[in-house]
Amino acid sequence: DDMVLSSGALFLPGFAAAEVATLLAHIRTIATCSPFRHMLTPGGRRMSVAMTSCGRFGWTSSRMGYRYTSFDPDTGQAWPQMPSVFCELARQAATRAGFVDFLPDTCLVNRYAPGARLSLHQDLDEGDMSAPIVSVSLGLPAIFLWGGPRRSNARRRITLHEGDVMVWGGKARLNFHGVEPLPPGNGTYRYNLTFRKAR
Ligand code: MD5
Ligand code: FE
Repeated sequence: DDMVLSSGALFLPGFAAAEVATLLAHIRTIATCSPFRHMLTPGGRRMSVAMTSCGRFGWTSSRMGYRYTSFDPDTGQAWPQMPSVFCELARQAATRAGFVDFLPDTCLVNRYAPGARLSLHQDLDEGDMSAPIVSVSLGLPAIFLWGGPRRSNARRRITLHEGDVMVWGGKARLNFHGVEPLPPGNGTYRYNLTFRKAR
């Protein structure tokens, strides 16, 4: 049931279904060390999505801009290690999409409460754009907005359910994308794991 959305973009519905409980348990542990926080954008707005990271690097946003750091600025400690089950899952999904030897050095953990959204953007903060991005959805379903290489391009709306995995590489790597405001549902949160090669 692999679905090719376009060159470089692969939708793997339910690819992580068997791992859901394990992944959620790891998110709890990660958040014990590096708590979820609502970061400030460079423009001074508070993000509605709560975030934390694991891996060698973590993605952060502040008035100073977006960047990857080795230490969690909120705790002063190194980010929690990436659990091997995270890394293996990302690797297997990337392989299915034809990206062999994907070795993510960071996993951003996004937490959406009802009403939280991610406005249309591109992922431009990584040093190596030849590496794909792997995204894993957990918890409540959300409507993902998938655009093209220009902000003005038409967008597709794709409902992502718990256990769904997406791989974005090649020509799709720099496409605009976002998440619509999360509707209230049968649960508390949507989580998304975003695996990237930061450096
Ligand atoms: C999310 N997170 O659902 C998404 C999943 C982020 C973010 O966008 O930056 O934290 S990653 C979706 C993605 C990544 C790279 C390229 C494309 C989509 N794309 O070409 O559509 O919380
Ligand atoms: Fe993104």
